[in-house]
Amino acid sequence: MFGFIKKGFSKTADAIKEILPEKVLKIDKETLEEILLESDVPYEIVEEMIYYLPPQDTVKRADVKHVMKAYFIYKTDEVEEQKPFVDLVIGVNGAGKTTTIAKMANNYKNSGKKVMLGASDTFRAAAIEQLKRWADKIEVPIVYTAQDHDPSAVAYDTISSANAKGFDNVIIDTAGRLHNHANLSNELKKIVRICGKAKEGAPHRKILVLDGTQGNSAINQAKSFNEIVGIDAIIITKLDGTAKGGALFGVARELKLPIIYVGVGESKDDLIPFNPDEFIEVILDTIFVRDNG
Ligand SMILES: Nc1nc2c(ncn2[C@@H]2O[C@H](COP(=O)(O)OP(=O)(O)OP(=O)(O)O)[C@@H](O)[C@H]2O)c(=O)[nH]1
Ligand SMILES: [Mg+2]
Repeated sequence: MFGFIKKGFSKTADAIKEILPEKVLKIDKETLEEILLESDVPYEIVEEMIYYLPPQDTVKRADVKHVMKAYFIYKTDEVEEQKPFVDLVIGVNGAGKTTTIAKMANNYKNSGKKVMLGASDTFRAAAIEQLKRWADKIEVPIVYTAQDHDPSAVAYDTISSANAKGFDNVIIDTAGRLHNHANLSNELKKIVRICGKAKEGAPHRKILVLDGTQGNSAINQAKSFNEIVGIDAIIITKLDGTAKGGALFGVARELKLPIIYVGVGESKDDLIPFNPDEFIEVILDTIFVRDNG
């Protein structure tokens, strides 16, 4: 039933199996603690979960589910209807921005939307080429310039063009690294400002892409981007390649932002909507036999 999320959680599930080879009806708190820590659930959260469990030494599925649910209360991703709706995608280099943009564009397209891409990572020529290749592959238009051109101008042109042509969605790629942090921060701020000049209210969603293989250490990175531009939503990539699936609890709690998608592979179909309840069920399924409770 949870095939897709399971794909993203399979390494974490393997790690759990090392600790708990057989699924159980009830688990002792000590083993549960070990499992959670091994999955990269942050230490404070593990301690907190244990604290809020019933006082008995062993607990059942429903008990654990109850405490886990408290961490994903910020799940609403309310998006107002806007045409074009502009997503600005940011994150450190290598996090998976460009690939994620291709996957998002593919999803939009499959749901009947007209989507245009903007290659505002003008810092590296290869970055422009990479997004162009994806645009060709999934057959969506892209606006780009030569390397070193003003990324804000690319964003402006993309939005203006999409607006004039009646497109539904715009997704803008950005650089993950510039010569230094101050440059990156100024550039991102400028792109946000200029998007708003091309279309009132744009970018409508500033999405931060985080590399799931970094586990908890991505949280500080996220905070720093949040301070620069104010993030609206998170996408966690590479969940298929990590046993640190538990870090999602930390990300959700620390950032208080919705995790909208997770990346579970390198192909255009490997982006799935994140559903906290489903995610929790998958974790519970690796620990407990189903007891309908
Ligand atoms: N396994 C796996 N690999 C991924 C996923 N998302 C991205 N990748 C890979 O991660 C690498 C980096 O992805 P990019 O999309 O180029 O990352 P980026 O953030 O655009 O990087 P820069 O442009 O350098 O800032 C590529 O090899 C991707 O194929 C994912 O969900 N799973
Ligand atoms: Mg890129």
